[in-house]
Amino acid sequence: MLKPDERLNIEGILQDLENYRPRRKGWTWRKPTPDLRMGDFEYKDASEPLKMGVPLITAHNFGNIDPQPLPNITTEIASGRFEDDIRRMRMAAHHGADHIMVIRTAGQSHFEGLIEGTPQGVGGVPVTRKQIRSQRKALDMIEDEVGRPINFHSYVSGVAGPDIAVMFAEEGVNGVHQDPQYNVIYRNINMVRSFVDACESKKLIEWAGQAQIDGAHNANATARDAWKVMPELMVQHAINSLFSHKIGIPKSNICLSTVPPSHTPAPSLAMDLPYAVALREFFDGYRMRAQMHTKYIQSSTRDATVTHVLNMLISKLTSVDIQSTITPDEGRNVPWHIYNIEACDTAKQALLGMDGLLEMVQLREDGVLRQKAREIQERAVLFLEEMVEKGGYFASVEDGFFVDSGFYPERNGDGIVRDTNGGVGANTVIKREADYFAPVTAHYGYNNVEQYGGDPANPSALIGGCTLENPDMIVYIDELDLNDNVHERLAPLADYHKGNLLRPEMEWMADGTVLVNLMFPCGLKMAEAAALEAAKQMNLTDPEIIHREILHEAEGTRIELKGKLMIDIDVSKLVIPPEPDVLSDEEIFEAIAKKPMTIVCGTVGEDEHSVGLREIIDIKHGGIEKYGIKTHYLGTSVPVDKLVNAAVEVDADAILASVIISHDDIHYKNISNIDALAKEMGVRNRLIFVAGGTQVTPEIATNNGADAGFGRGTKGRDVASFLVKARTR
Ligand code: Z98
Repeated sequence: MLKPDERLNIEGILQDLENYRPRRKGWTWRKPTPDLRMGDFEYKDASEPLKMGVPLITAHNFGNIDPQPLPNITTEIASGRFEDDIRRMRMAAHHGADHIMVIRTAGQSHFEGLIEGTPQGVGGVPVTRKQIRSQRKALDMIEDEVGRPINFHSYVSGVAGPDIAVMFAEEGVNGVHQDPQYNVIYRNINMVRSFVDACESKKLIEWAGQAQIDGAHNANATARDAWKVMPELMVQHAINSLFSHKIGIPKSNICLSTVPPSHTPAPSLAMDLPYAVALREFFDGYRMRAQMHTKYIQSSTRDATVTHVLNMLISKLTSVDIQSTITPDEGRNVPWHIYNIEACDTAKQALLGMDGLLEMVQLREDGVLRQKAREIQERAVLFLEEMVEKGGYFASVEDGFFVDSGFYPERNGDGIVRDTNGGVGANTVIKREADYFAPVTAHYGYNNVEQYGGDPANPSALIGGCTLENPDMIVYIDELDLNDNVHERLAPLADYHKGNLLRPEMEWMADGTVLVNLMFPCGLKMAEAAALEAAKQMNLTDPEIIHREILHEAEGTRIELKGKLMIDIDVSKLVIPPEPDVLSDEEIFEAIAKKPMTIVCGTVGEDEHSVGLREIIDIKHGGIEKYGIKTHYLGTSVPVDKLVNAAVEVDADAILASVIISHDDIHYKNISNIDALAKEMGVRNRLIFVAGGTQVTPEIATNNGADAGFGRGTKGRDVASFLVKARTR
């Protein structure tokens, strides 16, 4: 059982893997909880809450509730080291992800068979039995912790598709990508081989109850004008969906990978919404996995987030079953922990914010939406008809039908062309011999077990069950490479894993990567050079600019720069301020009843913010008034001398100064001004002086002369408790 305040023990997870068995197979959908009440609110489209998790950043204003939307939420993890992916999985699960996709290392789709061990990957992890088994084991612990099943997912594509499908079925993988068209178009794997292999893979997917995602989204991500491939996308979905269903996968586990094809500044909803409607009309009964648009994604987190939210508006209006969350790391190749978590939160926040939308608005049944949807459907049907005329799928691919950037029936002549007899694995399909014999479960086509007296309905009975029924028959290989393996990587990092040392991290334990946000008052080229020079002077190694944005050609450029800060922080030497010791309500009530207290307060300087201070004083918000503390509120933009004079006049015990505006550090200057004036007037000794504000930290407040400082998230009780204790002192 995991302990909430302890890190995952990676070495522990790796122990005794040989005997670890998955606890279940198959995909788990979230459980809807219509009319769920949480806090003051009722949710229409929520699912069962978590036992434990990290709520949205604003949740403390709402009783720390953490409702969970209805669709499964995906996070895609691509760090290259599976041991670091595991820690990210736990963080993501606590932020609402229950579909964890591990991206695999570049090039694995061209490997001819399974690989073993735990080598490091590029752009993802090498998918192996040990990697899958240990991650499934970790996820079993994580799902117990959060109290919700977590679906584990990777790819059944490539030359070794069926081999991987068997291994995934054995190891309790819950979701997979499987689409032979992906092999053909994007990996140039032979068409015949890919479709034959897909039969076997899909049979295993059916047996394992896995959810299957197709590959149509790759056409959006590849075509030059992504919004023009809409008719083709429908055709690709149709081919894979019907193929899968005919092999036996239930429609309810066949997910169309749908992406809103356009992107702003195009009027994206006007194209994307009709497309989403057209798709749902054609593919009734199938599931929708909504991935966010990636074709035009840039390195701006802001742009990615807005796109994600616009895409989720479509998800909400047309309904989805799985909501994917792709992050700006797609745009700049920084697959970092923080972006997985940000994107999960973006999905949770947007979907919760739109809860109940369809009770209030409805898509029109007439007009432009339906006309456009109909037009896309007609174009898709024409596309299919022409394919049939041409002689079928293979002939059409040879003719460059796919990923052409014309809006069909227009053609641009830039489609991807493949040769039926070419590509990786060409001429490797051979006809089964008459005495062919396959005493295994979930095998496509005939097993030919009758020749030895077997039962075709239970072919593996002849050998006492195959690995699917009898996992003890699986040959578990631990490591093959003596140097490139997890144990070799973990050994030098032991102090970091144990928590004795800390080093900044984005991707791998102790990678030292930091992100620095800079603004230079100059144009782009100069700002880039200046950023690299700044990195040098900050002692960052390997500096690299990962995002640049012009604020104005001459006035300013924003730069995001990554670099390495290979420092070690010895945890035993850190001075960690103790948790504030706050008095209970009863203790404060009693102290004030025994000896009344008076305070004066206001927002100081030229500062019109009043909300924060009112939260601290108003009885309505549980502020200090509720304890009977007599409060003289002087309002906003109160001059420093007025505040101190008022304190003297009413013989106050304390001054509470709110300082919100922080430009040019004016908030700290005002704190020291109050302290100085009170000293000058000879009253500082008999006044408690407390400063508060969103940018105030206790240390800086006290360094500038206040007795205490309170920042964001402070409650009236914290301040009242301090006042009572300070008065006693
Ligand atoms: C996603 N963001 O789908 P390689 N099969 C299919 C795929 O779409 C992919 C692979 C295999 C995307 C993730 N998709 C990218 C249908 C990849 C992966 O050859 O190992 O890269 O195959 O959520």
